[in-house]
Amino acid sequence: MSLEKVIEGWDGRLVSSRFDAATGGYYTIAVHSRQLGPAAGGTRAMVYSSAEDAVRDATRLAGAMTLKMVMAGLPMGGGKSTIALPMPRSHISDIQWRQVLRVHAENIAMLGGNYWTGPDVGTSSKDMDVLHAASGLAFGRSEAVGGPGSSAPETAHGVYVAIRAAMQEAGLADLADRRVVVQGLGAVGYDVARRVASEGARLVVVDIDAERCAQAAKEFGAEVIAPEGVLSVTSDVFVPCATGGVIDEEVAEDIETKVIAGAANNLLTNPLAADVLARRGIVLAPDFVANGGGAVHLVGREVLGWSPGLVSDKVERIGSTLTEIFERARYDKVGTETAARRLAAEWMSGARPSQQAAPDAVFVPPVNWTISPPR
Ligand code: NAD
Ligand code: PPY
Repeated sequence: MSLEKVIEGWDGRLVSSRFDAATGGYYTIAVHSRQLGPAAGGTRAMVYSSAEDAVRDATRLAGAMTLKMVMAGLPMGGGKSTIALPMPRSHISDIQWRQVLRVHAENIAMLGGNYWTGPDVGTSSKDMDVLHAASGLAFGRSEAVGGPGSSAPETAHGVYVAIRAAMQEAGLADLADRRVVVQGLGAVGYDVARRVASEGARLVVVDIDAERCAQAAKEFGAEVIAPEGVLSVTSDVFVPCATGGVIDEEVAEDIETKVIAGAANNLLTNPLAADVLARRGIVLAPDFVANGGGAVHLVGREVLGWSPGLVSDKVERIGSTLTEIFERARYDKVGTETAARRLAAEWMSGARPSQQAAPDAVFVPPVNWTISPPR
């Protein structure tokens, strides 16, 4: 697909891209919506197969952020950024990496407060410290510098809540002795694995990092399988916590599970896959609802001034939101993905009474934009 086609086929507001020869990175920021507040969403830094691929990822992820914000009742729009790195992060020196972050910070600042970033795959709280120092527009700084720290624990909390809500919809009372497959044992997946293991689930885990699998086997007695076998395992619950694009129509037709609930953004290759799952009676917790805990943590702590305890209470609401989606899906005889998107459209147009008002401060352009141009 050409770059034009990616942009023409997108329903968002703005894509801004830049190639920086000094770092060899291709930097993209996608602002999908500002209807509910300034756009926000993390920075994903990785090697992409092409610049188009990186732009497509940013646009699709930004769209998912809009849905995530509205479903979580947060006063922000959806955005995302991608940095297509010239080589894997592990091959980039710390000095070069700092330069990558400075270029990205400059791009963010140029959007004048219309886009706020945060962590995503390939970036951490420490990187947010650098981006925030340079642009004033990053959520999720480390606690050492006064930020709220990693969003992963609250994302994992929300995924756990989503698993329980979806299990209830599927008629599964508890996790004891249930076969739960966790794909991806990173910051979120490992935490979810711990939570379900503590309730007696029989864990099956996959990760491309063998060390993480070995750790889960040791700590939770998890069965480890090869990454390529993950979609052929029969389970009660499938928990995707690695990358997106895992379930297409063919996978939806074949996967043997009862519940799908995880953290991976844009899990489905297209919404039709959700219809296949619905026809087969598999309960899907839409990703942009199930993985909203991290956004609640970042926006709750940094924009709305919530305490950690209040954030945790709000993350519990993912359960009742999902229950409403499941009821709607049954009533309208559509898949849960369609039901969730319909509900998001209604809530976007102001039909949700609990929407939080955005504090004025969010709309003020950054004050500490002090970085000198990187080149
Ligand atoms: P992470 O990078 O810490 O973990 C991802 C893990 O998946 C890694 O251990 C990696 O080795 C593994 N992995 C990658 N490809 C794989 C494959 N093909 N098969 C098996 N394992 C594979 O990321 P994370 O923070 O745990 O996030 C996981 C997912 O959840 C991502 O898709 C992310 O976008 C999404 N998400 C995260 C948050 C958050 O707060 N961290 C919030 C919302 C959504
Ligand atoms: C995500 O939850 O997918 C993110 O990208 C993290 C995030 C959430 C809210 C604001 C900024 C980043």
